[in-house]
Amino acid sequence: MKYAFPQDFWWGSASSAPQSEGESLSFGKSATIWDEWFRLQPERFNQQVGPQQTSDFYRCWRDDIALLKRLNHNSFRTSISWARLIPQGRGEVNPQAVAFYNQVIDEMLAQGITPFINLFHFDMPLAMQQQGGWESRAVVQAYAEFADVCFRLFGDRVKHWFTFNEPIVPVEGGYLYDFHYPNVVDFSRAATVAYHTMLAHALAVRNYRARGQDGEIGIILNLTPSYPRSANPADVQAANIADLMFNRSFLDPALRGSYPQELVALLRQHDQLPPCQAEDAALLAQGVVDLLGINYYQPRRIQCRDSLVNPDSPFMPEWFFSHYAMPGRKMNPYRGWEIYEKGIYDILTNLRENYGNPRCFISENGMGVEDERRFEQNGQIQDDYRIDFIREHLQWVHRGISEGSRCLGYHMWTFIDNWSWSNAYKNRYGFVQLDLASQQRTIKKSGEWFAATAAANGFE
Ligand code: BGP
Repeated sequence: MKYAFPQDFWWGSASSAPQSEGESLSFGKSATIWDEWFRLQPERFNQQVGPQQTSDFYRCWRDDIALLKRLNHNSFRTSISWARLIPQGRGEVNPQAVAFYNQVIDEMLAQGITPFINLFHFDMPLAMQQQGGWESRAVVQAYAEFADVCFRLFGDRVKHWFTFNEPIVPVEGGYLYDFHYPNVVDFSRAATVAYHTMLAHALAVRNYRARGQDGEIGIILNLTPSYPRSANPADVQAANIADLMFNRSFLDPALRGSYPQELVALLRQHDQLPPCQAEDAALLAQGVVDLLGINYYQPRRIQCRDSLVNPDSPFMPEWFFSHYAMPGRKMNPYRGWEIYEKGIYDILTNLRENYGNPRCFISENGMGVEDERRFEQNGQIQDDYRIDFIREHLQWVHRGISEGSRCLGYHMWTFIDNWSWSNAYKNRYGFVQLDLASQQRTIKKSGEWFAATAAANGFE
């Protein structure tokens, strides 16, 4: 076989509690920031579809796990909803949630599917947001308690934990670019949120290790390789700053246990360093992960700014660079994201060459497409574009592995078409098509292709 993958390679897909469970205000679950934002501004959500309308994993978990099995998944990632497990964010545990997650984990194991469990997927409980969200040190502590409850309740069976999915996204969305609640635009608040998130991560890692459970703990980062427009030093420096701000601000603490000095110096120079306490550095040093999840969708194309910054304008990352569209680039027009398959290989190479070749896996990669019904023939969506997308990314992953990268698996985003952050059901990503009204599931052509690839552990 031309593209054979290592033995025990993780083949699967990823999802999250808020995007799949439904029942977002029932069975003891309290509101998250998404329920609240939908209540306040439903017009922000595509066709006014909010987080209550999903593929209803809360009820359909048994059938859905059977479908995962049918797609030859040997592993699957989802998340535990903090607002479902501990509705007030702190304190009392919801027994209905415990029963639900126990059933899900047990059924996955019974079907031979290894559960990968993530603890935070953009879904801050509203009760915690009302106390300041990630701007508050008390919330950092509350998150660590929630993580500990999860380790205690489920850690006998879950062996692959993740503290956060894409922790930079709530920073960008909620505090810089206005696409998540609480939709403020303020760099210094954003920096505090980012910093506290990594403190929360490190606390959870430290506490997990203190339990001595037999398993591993990691984090899932969306890495966006930052390519300069030219070899001109100004473009290279601009790309370097974008890399520091959007990748290394999380990657370095996760893999090295500390922030890049260059980033610290830059923020200090502009008086944007978040408030630190004396004991933080030692805590961050304990947050180095056992396993890194890599979400890869698109690269970042960077050039130097062509105009001077107005020093009276609010401080923003864009003080240091501009984006540009690479001529001839391949695009996913529905999501507006560039498709650049080699980026996934460049990430693996960077990790190997500059970060000591950590154990890692591709935890998300995927292609959201609008109005997929157009591609239906004889009752099945013929999503050859998605098969090509996966195959071309996997070829680069394969090359990275053959050069020595310790990439242990590939999880696709996502299993069943799911609800997405304000886009709702506009872009479909699933191996399985969802009819939202009837809740009917139909495997797409890509799902069949993936099942065959997983069974063969590779492809020609
Ligand atoms: C990632 C998130 C997922 C998922 C995916 C697709 O950033 O981890 O939750 O939603 O992107 O993005 P979107 O749904 O915004 O198109």
